[in-house]
Amino acid sequence: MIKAGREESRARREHEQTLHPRRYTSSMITVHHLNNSRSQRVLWLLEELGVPYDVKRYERDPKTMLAPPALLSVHPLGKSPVITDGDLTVAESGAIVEYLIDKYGAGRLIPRAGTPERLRYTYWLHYAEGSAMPPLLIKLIFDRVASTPMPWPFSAVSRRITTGVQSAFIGPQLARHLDFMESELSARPWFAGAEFTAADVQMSFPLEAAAKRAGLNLSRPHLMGFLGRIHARDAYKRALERGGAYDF
Ligand SMILES: N[C@@H](CCC(=O)N[C@@H](CS)C(=O)NCC(=O)O)C(=O)O
Repeated sequence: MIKAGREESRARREHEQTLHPRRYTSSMITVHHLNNSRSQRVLWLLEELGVPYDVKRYERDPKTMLAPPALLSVHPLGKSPVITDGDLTVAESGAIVEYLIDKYGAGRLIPRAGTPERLRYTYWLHYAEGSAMPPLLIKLIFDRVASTPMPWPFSAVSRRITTGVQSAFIGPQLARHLDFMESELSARPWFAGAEFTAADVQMSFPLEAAAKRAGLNLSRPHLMGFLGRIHARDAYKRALERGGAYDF
């Protein structure tokens, strides 16, 4: 009977661990931080909130740029960011932002519920990863394919495909997104409204990536102004010191 009970709780624990991969006992937040990655945003948010945290560093493979297998022991997808907070493991940057704002924000960096600002906050929080990042990622992949050396005639075929997709799909999609964001920021200083919020933290990565590799420049002055203002924030600078090299 006792054995059956133990068996049952072991099975339940294993099932739980499949759903919620790892349970940690430390009560300090640990940010599992991959160099040059989205997890820089999490460090920055924690600095804005003044919440203490540890950083556990992981280095990308310099050839593939993938995360090291060690991250798989934190979460089954092996991606960053992922945080552990006591017993909890939270992955996916938008979910991490929501978790940190709920638990540690005490009403800071989030507009009041029921306001137009709050709806814009929610929109941009999701838009960053759901809509802005996919075309940037597709561009990155096609740029890599285009620059991979290969013998003729494969090189000619590959060039034709990559150039075609870039000009017919990726370029126009990116321009549409950048124009949209530019027009939104011409109406208000921050993505949710007059105040800086965690949605601006979440939106920083697609804009930094766009400035680095998708042609975002001073022809879109409101977006460049946004980048200038976030880079000047003390919390942003402190997060860079904690996170190390960040090439954006
Ligand atoms: N939508 C996810 C994306 C996570 C993601 O792809 N992270 C990248 C870093 S920017 C990563 O871990 N790349 C390494 C890999 O895929 O091995 C999030 O926002 O958390």
